[in-house]
Amino acid sequence: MLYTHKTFEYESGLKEADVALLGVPFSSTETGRSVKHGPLFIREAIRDIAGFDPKTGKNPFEGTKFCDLGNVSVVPGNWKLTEEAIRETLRDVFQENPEVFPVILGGEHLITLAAANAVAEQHGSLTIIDFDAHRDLMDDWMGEKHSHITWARRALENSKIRLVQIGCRSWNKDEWEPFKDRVKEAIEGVTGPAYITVDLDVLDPSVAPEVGTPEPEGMGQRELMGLLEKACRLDVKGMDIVECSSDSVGTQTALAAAHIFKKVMIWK
Ligand SMILES: [Mn+2]
Repeated sequence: MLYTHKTFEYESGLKEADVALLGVPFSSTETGRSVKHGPLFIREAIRDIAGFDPKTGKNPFEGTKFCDLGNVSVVPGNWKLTEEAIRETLRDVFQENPEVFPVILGGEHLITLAAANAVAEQHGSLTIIDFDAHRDLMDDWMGEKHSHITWARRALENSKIRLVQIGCRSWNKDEWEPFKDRVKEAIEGVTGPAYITVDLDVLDPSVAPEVGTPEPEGMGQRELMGLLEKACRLDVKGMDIVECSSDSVGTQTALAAAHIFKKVMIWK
């Protein structure tokens, strides 16, 4: 008898999995606190939360087949190599299981660029539903084109990608004016494959204080959950949860991330 338990009791192989978990501990262009330990502490929080959801009567950890693929081997300080590693990993994941739903745990928001491009490649086109306090539509940051505050601008350079932003409350005039007719701010009317990205700073700092760049006057958890439930009615093909700067077990932001993960697993 082995008196042991696996990281996740509900794990299965990639070929038969419904959901593939993938950590991306990249935190190289972050201007605030490091978010490289996000995947570690979000995984711990997922292990700690109850599976059963009284509201829906469902337990996603029983019904869903999860495959935890571990973390992408990121190259600190080098986005080019890290982007290749993320895209190639996701390409191989889809080759093994074209229907799998990837859930990526960050890491900084720049990783969404690589993940969304890979998912768009798989599904032909994609609308990114971006929950974030920030627009991340700057053309560059101090001359750097690839940054956690420019990823959305780079994503729009892919003609297969459309963008919906929700919860934004902090931006520069010049990163919004050229895009306000192109970037939508409502889930209603979105059709086709979608990808959800949750920057945890969309939540109020009182709810999720451990994030790379906290922003006052954010959403409460119930408000975010209501919007996420609505987003999950779309044809969602994957998601990420990013910018968790937790540095210990049991912190609020990692717990919020785990709760988001669980609920999306129920609704999607
Ligand atoms: Mn943000």
